[in-house]
Amino acid sequence: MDSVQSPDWPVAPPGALAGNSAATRYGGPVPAPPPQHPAPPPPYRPPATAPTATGTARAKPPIPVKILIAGGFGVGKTTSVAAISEIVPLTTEAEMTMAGIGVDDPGQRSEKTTTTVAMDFGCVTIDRSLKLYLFGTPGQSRFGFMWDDLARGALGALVVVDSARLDDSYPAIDFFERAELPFVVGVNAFDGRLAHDLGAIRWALAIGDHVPLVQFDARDRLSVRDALLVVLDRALDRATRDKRA
Ligand SMILES: Nc1nc2c(ncn2[C@@H]2O[C@H](COP(=O)(O)OP(=O)(O)OP(=O)(O)O)[C@@H](O)[C@H]2O)c(=O)[nH]1
Ligand SMILES: [Mg+2]
Repeated sequence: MDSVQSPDWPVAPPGALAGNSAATRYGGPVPAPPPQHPAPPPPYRPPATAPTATGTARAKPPIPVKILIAGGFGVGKTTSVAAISEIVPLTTEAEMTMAGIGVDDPGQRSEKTTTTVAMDFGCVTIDRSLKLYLFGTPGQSRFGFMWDDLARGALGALVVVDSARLDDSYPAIDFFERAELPFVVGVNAFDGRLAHDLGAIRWALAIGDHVPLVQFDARDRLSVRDALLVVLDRALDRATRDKRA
């Protein structure tokens, strides 16, 4: 195949006109030289892992722990993740439509207009050695097939419950009992009130005495943190028992 070659223009000395410049070929005013760009920043180098000046090695990164925030429709899972996460949470909210009327019941008091269609994600550092990665499940039963995937690798779960709609919580509790994953039931006190006392809720949900039941406020960071610490406690308890066995 014939190839097309560019003419060999003589290389211009620094500061002089290039042989193929318009000014050289056609005459005319000499254009100003191109602006000099600042030197590019130095390339990224990972931080050294060698011992520091004091002779001690760098602190280890915190151990990542995966925790699920699960529960029925509209109980406050996304609200909980958003309240505690130290990063802007990843959410997958979609507008609720008329098609959901009679299928998705967020309760009478709710001003809810969106629903989670895949998952929520957030994280919170507990201390230098521990960081929680929080995965909020979708609440609608038609997205239940995703729970197996979301639960993979999790050490424990907070099952969020609305005390006014206890029957929405049964599938979540069944799921974690079957999966044999340590879980804690967190009753989200909408507007600071519970529809029943905790004893009656434990009875209605038919959960064993070994399952912690706590009241919390999904909108309050410290309240969510306290509920998560109970989950962590329960997960560590299970892990130590498994190790001993
Ligand atoms: N008053 C009050 N409203 C709350 C509380 N927790 C959540 N909400 C509201 O209740 C609605 C439901 O909260 P979400 O966090 O979206 O519930 P969800 O469990 O993630 O819902 P799905 O993902 O759709 O299942 C939202 O409008 C929240 O603002 C609470 O403790 N008190
Ligand atoms: Mg949600």
